[in-house]
Amino acid sequence: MKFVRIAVLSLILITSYNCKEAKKEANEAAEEMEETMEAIEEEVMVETIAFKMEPKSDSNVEGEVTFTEENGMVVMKASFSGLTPGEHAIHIHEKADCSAADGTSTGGHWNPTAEPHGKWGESEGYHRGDIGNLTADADGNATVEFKTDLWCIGCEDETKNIVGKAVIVHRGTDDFTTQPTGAAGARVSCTGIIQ
Ligand SMILES: [Cu+2]
Repeated sequence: MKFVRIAVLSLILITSYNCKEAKKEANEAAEEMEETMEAIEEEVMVETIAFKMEPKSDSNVEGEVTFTEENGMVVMKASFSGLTPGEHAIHIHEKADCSAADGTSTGGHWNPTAEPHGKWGESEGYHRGDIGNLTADADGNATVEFKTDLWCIGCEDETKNIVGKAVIVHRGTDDFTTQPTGAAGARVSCTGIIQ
């Protein structure tokens, strides 16, 4: 009897030890899986594309622009040099083609929702490319930061997809009323937005 009791006891001990080990292993595996999933998610959800802006229309306006998409929000950051001090229009135009010396190969404003030209966010309507005006300092330098959930980088929705379009900076100021351009004058800097 005593022998049987010891045997049963040791069986219980062995079983519970094995269970604990198995549980520990399962927990470790789950943790590892979670870490991998987080890494994958981060890779998929944050995308950055960067471009150099080239001078157009005999200007010296150079710059850099980046677009970063995270959780459905696109942030544009840009910096420019070689501008005249003051306000200059900056838009997204409809074609990623900066080949023309005056930048007109990029076409008109990107306007996938067929709205009138205007100030971003106004109820009267605005183009999805109507970023607005930037302000250059006395040295001709300017920075821009712009954020919207109405853009995406390479998604299926063509009312949001900025890939295949162009960034244009103009010599003049966007008056937000002249149709369909804002009367911003010559195009002084250009880049295609290519993924
Ligand atoms: Cu423009």
